[in-house]
Amino acid sequence: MKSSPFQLAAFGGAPAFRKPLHVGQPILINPETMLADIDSVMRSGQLTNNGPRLQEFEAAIARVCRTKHAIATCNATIALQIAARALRLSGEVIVPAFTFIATAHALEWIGLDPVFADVDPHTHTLDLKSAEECITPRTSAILPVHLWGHVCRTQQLDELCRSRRLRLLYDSSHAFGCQQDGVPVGNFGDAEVFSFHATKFVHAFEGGAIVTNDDGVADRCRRLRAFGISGLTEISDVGTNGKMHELSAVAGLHSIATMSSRVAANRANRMVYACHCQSMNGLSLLSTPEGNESNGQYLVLTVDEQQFGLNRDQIVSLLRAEGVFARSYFSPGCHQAEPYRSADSGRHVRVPLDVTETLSKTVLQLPTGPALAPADAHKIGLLLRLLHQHAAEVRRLWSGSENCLQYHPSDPARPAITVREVVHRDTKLREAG
Ligand code: T4K
Repeated sequence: MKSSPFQLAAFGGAPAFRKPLHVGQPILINPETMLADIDSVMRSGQLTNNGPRLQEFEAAIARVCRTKHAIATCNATIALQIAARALRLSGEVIVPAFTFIATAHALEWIGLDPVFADVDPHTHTLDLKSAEECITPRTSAILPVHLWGHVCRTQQLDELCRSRRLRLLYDSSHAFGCQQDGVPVGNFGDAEVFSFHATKFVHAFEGGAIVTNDDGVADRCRRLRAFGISGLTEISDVGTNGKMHELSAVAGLHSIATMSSRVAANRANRMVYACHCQSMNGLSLLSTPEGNESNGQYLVLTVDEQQFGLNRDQIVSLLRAEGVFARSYFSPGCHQAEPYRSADSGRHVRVPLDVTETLSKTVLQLPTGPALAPADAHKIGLLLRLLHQHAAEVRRLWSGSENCLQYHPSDPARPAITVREVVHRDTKLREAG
């Protein structure tokens, strides 16, 4: 194990991990059983269009969520658009500024105006007061995000939307399998949307789903997912093609079947990281809100530069050199991305977004999941402790680090750019939105 900053890969040492560790490393599906299922799909001749595997997958989603309906789609971005249309949203929709850009882009793409509200500094989910301040006569809905699997303040959001006659649609992309006070995510608001992208807790390679307990909304979603066709030939709506095919449904079924072992793996890793964080000032593991049962898919930390001695971006770069591909989701905040940043003043931003600004500079995610052994989490924890204990020396080496080796994006064994160049590039990328 490394004991001196001179051994850090950023300054010429060997990377701690030869094989890169990723945030969101896709879970492995047993290739043998998967191949048997692929074989049976191919032989069946039914490859897509509401096939038997899709129906099975939808039933499995509804079972986990304990909802009446689940409508599987090709991804969550399209699912958000279908749900927004099914709920007949118009004008402005309030979204948190601290989320993945797809939350906002999905709306913008179909001619709705996302309006950005700030988030709570402790849970990173929508701040109610900020959301309320964004409401205008043009607002048709609030679209909160259960970020990192943290369930939003659903009861208060329900009350707010009911009193202001707004629709409530959740982006639950991170929260499949999560619960709040025993109620599974999927039962909140008018409808909720999941992502089954390869990096998610349950994945279907690419995929998504809308879940709802409202028969009318479910019916419209099903129609809109398949071009707006009802029955065999009648075209009753402007629909899209948001269908999920059979092979994705097969992957989704395999992935759902192994959920509980992943929760256990995430918990075990979290405990290891938590022990390390306790002994470091300035690095805090984000806690799960009370009453919230999380899938643990995202391991989220916040960095206090003054206390830790290094800032978030320095830590991310130094870890990447070691083969630990930490992420800085979500930087920049959505309001700093185009087209929102350059839009007319007040169109998308009309309240202070201070918490989002801070979080987008201080939050980072570390690898977890079954692909990461607790021993590797421990090794990452030790690396972080080394950075913390020798922060002054690391900063000194950093400032003279023009020539030090850096990672190659796909292979840390192939140094490609210097640590300075990485930081410069990351900063430029952020500035460019
Ligand atoms: N709303 C929210 C709140 C979301 O977070 C997302 C998506 C959406 C809506 C939209 O959902 P979808 O329309 O995608 O269903 C990723 C994902 O592409 C995106 O789905 C996800 N959120 C977002 C948070 O992260 P990237 O570009 O940062 O991750 P990516 O694809 O580079 O993957 C991360 C790492 O995982 C890679 O560096 C390597 C590893 N990886 C990834 C893939 C895809 C693998 O090892 N194998 C793989 O197949 O966006």
